[in-house]
Amino acid sequence: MKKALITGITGQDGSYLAELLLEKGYQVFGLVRRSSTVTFERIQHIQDRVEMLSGDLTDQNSLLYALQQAEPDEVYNLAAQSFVQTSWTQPVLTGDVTALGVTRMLEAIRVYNPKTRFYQASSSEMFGKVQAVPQREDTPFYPRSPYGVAKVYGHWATINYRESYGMFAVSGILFNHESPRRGLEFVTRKVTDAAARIKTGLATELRLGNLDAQRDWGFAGDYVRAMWLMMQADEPQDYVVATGETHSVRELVEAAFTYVGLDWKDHVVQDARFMRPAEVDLLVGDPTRARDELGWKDEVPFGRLVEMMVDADLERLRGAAAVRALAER
Ligand code: NAP
Ligand code: F7E
Repeated sequence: MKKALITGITGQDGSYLAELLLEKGYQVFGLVRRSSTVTFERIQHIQDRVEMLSGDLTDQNSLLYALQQAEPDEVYNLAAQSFVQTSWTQPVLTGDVTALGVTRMLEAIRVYNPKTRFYQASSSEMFGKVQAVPQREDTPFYPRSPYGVAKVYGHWATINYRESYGMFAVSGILFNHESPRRGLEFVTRKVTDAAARIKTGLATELRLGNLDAQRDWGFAGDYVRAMWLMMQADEPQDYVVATGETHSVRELVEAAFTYVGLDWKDHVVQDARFMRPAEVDLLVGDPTRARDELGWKDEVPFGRLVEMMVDADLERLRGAAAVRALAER
């Protein structure tokens, strides 16, 4: 039985990846950091099948202990301070976790067992002010946020350990991927949650920043398959994972509100608080290498993704309302 250690298992991608690896018969370990409240909401349904190990990407020894306990064949490094906006207010923490955290994990692997395979969660945010359209594996990086800068560091650290020590270390350059488990602060989930709230009478307006930004949005469940495929390849190689389609935030809002029978213009208010000091205007990836070499393809188109997320938010809010009504009886 293969063993995998996932950092960031309590996050969106960690939860989908853990499900996938369990389905494939892996023994799954998750690195979790100490917190005063429970952070297991996304993995509640598989919690009894996953072994949690205490650790933090800012604590070198905790990573080494986790490797000693799990003895993994594969390590998926998904943990990060992953919210771009927060990276401007916490740039040093973002660098510590999202950049240096990668080197800490690579060092722990090199010392403990350099034959362990390593996956790094790189990001399309590295392309930032894009130097080519669409973006491919060889497109030069031009990050536009402390988060993007930190991801470029982690990306090159991964390549450097591969070239310096012959380790099987790979980077997936993943474009935005979403799901009903996406954090509420990211724009897709913020929009689908708001559409559902307004539809059910719990809210009346939605405050957003830049409606012109364009993103290549896919489904997280599809993207974790690409991570696993990269780790099964004969040779370590970096891949762009994207749909090849781009949509503006305005199109996203329109799709979500139209789906619930509302006119978005009656509810959306632009708010300078959600504008960024430097914006990434347009992202669209070219996933040709992943398709040709890994046989990977996205399966959930943009419109279906938005509907899936709105449906899940409606169901959650209606469920909560029903529980409240019962309690008030
Ligand atoms: P997410 O939902 O924000 O999850 C982040 C995870 O990292 C959480 O489990 C969090 O734990 C953990 N974490 C944060 N700081 C940590 C620390 N110091 N030590 C240990 N764990 C820590 O992110 P996601 O959307 O699943 O993304 C997964 C990875 O892919 C991230 O590295 C992200 O930057 C990258 N990425 C994401 C996308 C995307 O569109 N989703 C695209 C490209 C790359 P808590 O639950 O305790 O907070
Ligand atoms: O913003 C615009 C915002 O926060 C998308 C992370 O997973 O993907 C994600 O980063 C766009 C930006 O994601 C609001 O200005 C407008 O142009 O959903 P987001 P992101 O910054 O693209 C990459 C690939 C990652 O690696 C990251 O970890 O939407 N936008 N109004 C807004 N964004 C937010 N969050 N909130 C707004 O009100």
